[in-house]
Amino acid sequence: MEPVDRRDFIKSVAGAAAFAAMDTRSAVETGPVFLSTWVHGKPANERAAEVIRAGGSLLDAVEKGISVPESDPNVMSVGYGGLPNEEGEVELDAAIMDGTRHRAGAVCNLRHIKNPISVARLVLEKTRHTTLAGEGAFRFALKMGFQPEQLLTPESLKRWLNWKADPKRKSFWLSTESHDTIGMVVTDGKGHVVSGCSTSGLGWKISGRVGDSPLVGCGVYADDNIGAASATGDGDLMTNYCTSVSIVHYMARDASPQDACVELLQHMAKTDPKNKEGKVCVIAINNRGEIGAAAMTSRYRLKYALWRDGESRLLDAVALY
Ligand code: SD4
Repeated sequence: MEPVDRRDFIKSVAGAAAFAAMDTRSAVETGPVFLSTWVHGKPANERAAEVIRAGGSLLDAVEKGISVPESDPNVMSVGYGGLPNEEGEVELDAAIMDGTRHRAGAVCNLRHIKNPISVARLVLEKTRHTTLAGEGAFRFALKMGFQPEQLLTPESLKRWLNWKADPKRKSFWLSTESHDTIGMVVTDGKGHVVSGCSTSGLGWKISGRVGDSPLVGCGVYADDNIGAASATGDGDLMTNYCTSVSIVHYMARDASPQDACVELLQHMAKTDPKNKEGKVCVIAINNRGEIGAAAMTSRYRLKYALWRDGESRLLDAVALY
């Protein structure tokens, strides 16, 4: 597949016509499909499936699914037990986007609250804002009845103390560490899609740093007319490419979710060949339940979790370079 220049797309009448033609009527009933990043995506998908089975909404399913790795202290990249910033404070980012209303709720730099995805959901449901950050996000969470908690676990504290004690330590002033966010894209099988994302961000990040995960169009994007996408990896790189909205727009032009994921990565590689080494992984689903997943490099290969027809599986995404 040839990478497509976005300017050509915007100019393309055919592209505009395809976008207009893709409405919810083109969705077919498939049953729910849940697609999540990394190994911790599997229990997240399974929880989401339970929520749907019990009569919950797709937004409920994504919120409850993502809260599984958030609450698990052994997942050191999401929620409780996530690695802290360079000052030893855990700062969490999360977002959820509803493809029907075309609206999201998001929080960034949220401290002391274990389940930021649930706070993001309340930003969506209870306010007319989209994103709350830092101290304000924390105070909003308290108003909504969340209890402040210590999010450092003995293990994450030990990792931070070891990093601090290392005179040769690398920091985000210069370089990056590996990390695994949860991104989730789902459909109810009737044309409705939702995208969610939650992370503690990159370990040892500079305090106040916001990655791609809580940003609409970057970590999440969902539109029932087309589909949904999410991303995981180096948010400082991916934010510059608005990864999720780009993928959804590629799908709007009739690319399959898989081709749309690959197209985005090819675009990034074409823009700057150094991006071929980038930690960039993306997932996508369309409103017909077709899925896509891809990683930029085999050195940072995405494992993703797929739940479909009652079957829960872990799979390896294709890597481009
Ligand atoms: C961030 N994108 O904060 C997140 C980290 C991540 O897999 O996704 N890691 O940059």
